[in-house]
Amino acid sequence: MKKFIPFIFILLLPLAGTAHVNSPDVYFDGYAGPYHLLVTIRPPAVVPGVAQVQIRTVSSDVSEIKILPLRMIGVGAKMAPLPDPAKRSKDDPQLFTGSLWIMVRGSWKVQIEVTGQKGVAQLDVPLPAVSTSSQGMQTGLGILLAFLGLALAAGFIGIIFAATRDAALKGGETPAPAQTRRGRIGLAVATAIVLAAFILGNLWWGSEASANNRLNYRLPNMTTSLTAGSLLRLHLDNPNEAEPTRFRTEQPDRILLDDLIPDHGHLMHLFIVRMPDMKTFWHLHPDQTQPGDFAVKLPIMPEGQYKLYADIVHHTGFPETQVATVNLPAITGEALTGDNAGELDLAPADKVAQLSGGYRMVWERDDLSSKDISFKDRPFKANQPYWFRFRVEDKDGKPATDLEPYMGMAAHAVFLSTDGNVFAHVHPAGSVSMAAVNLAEGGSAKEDMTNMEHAEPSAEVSFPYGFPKPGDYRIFVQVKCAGKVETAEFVAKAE
Ligand SMILES: [Cu+2]
Repeated sequence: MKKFIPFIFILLLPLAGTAHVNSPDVYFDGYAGPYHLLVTIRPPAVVPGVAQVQIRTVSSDVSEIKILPLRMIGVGAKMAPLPDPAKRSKDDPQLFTGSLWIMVRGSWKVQIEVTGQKGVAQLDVPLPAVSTSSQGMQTGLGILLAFLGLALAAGFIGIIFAATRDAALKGGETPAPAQTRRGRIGLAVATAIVLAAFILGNLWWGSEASANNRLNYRLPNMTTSLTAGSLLRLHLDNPNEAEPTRFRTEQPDRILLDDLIPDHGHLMHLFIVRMPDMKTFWHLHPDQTQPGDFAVKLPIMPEGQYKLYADIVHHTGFPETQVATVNLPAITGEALTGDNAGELDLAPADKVAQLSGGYRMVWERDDLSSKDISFKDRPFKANQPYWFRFRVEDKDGKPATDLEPYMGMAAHAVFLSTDGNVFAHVHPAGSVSMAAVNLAEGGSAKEDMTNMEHAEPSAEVSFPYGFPKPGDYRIFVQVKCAGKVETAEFVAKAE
């Protein structure tokens, strides 16, 4: 039980948001050389703090796993401490767990070294780490420390008092008036010192706490404006301060707005969802007009309230989602171009979603294949990793053969809570940004990431993900099929 206490503690903390909104956990499906792994990393809610790492191996030929946290860029990326061994579960030999201290905020990666029958291999998983809240002291600890502090203060005053009044007395002698006076002065001086120490200490503590508070990550809110009928302008927000280094210089990975790097070929991926019906869904790619400003021509949209989620990635691999809620008039819109895609009027499905041209997408939520490993419990439980698997069928009900990559990926998915407060943009490789994966691996991908998906697109796609809290969710899945991007919407519930 003891070792689960920190984990439970972390679960109880307020949810965080960096890339994605209120969905801070990293789910990653990838290969360390020949070894297929599903990695779940729960970043600390407060930094410095402990990240919980869970690694599930798909094959049983792994003998040892070591984990190591590294900064994504800068000198820290090269100064590796010794890796920690992950612990193999007694009940489940394919499950390894470990915890890692994350000492500063920013863009990290977890290096996973796997040893097994096929030799030693490595996998790097990006990990954005921020503090989202400051925690008050626990009441019990506060009472204990107050009691100890008072005892220390009383002891200090007592010693000074005794030293000034009684030090020169012999046994049984009563203090002379001069000694009593000295004692009183000693008492007053000692009390004043203790009071001053309390006041200054409290000021110091307060200023440290507020400096720390200012470093808590705040979700950036874009400002939007609509011009020329359908041109949506976005002005990005950067409410976050950089954490100073120990020498009060600037961290190399402070969050800037002029440092964005493309993620599958685009600086921004903008998702627009009509609320509360969630039937209109667009995935657009606004152009940067100047650092911090973007613009995009909107497609046809009915009047109503929309939630906007704009995914960007900083030069450090640190991903962010900028959010906005806007009321839009009916927009006649422009025809979609390039990678922009979506649907005006989706029908959310439980299991089978109709696509165009007689195609359909089936959510394999009840079929259990070997890929599910032990994630078999339904309904979905919050904070558990699952493989969400979808199969595309042609009009004859056969697995579709004409799938092609959409922006370099076999598929894209958005997990969105029906209240709009949880948002995650997920790929078959997981919940991390592909630009960060590329950076973690040393930056070998082409700009459009077409060389990053190892597997050929097939009729079946899967996403590793876990719902961060109980509630009602929608899953939007996009694939490119017969030359057209198709969007399917599914209904999900987590308990
Ligand atoms: Cu995507």
